Amino acid sequence: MQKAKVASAPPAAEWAHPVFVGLGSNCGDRVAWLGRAVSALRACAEIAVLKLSSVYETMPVGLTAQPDFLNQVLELASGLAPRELLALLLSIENQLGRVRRQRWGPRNIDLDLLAYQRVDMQSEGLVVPHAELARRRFVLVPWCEIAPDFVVPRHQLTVAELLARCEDTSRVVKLAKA
Ligand code: PH2
Ligand code: MG
Ligand code: MG
Repeated sequence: MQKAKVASAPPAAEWAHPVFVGLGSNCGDRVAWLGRAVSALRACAEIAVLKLSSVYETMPVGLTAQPDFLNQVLELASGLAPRELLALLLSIENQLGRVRRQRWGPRNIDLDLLAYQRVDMQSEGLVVPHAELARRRFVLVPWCEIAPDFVVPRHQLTVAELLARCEDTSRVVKLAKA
């Protein structure tokens, strides 16, 4: 796979870290959509992309009658507050032409805020850590590759522990690098 060539700004000392974002795509050129999302994040002055998991091909969860996804998890540092970061993720989805047709349905690109340092908040329009993460192998497998020891707020378990306890058995396969 061609790696995005846009470099991230180095993280400023006071930036929030670690912050984790999950990427998903199941329409069109899925690898290209993930790459475009990473480039858009790298282009943001208040985000440093520090780690990228491998890309995984994953069975659709929830609404199963749709194409397989590609999923990837990123570790960031950011000068943005959780709500600002969420707004940025939505704006990148829009910039990449995401159209919302159906909840949990096919999408060219999805960017989800998985966790933001030790923040545990459940407020209107913003739930951090992500409400579904412990039930999703397509999140936990790539996340465990880059941050197995991160203690996930609310669950108070590491990513590796959550993966070991996860009852989701749907297929998650590392994509061979092109
Ligand atoms: N996203 C969903 C619903 N189902 N399944 C997989 N495998 N990967 C996803 O990213 C995904 C999903 C809603 O965001
Ligand atoms: Mg999602
Ligand atoms: Mg989403």
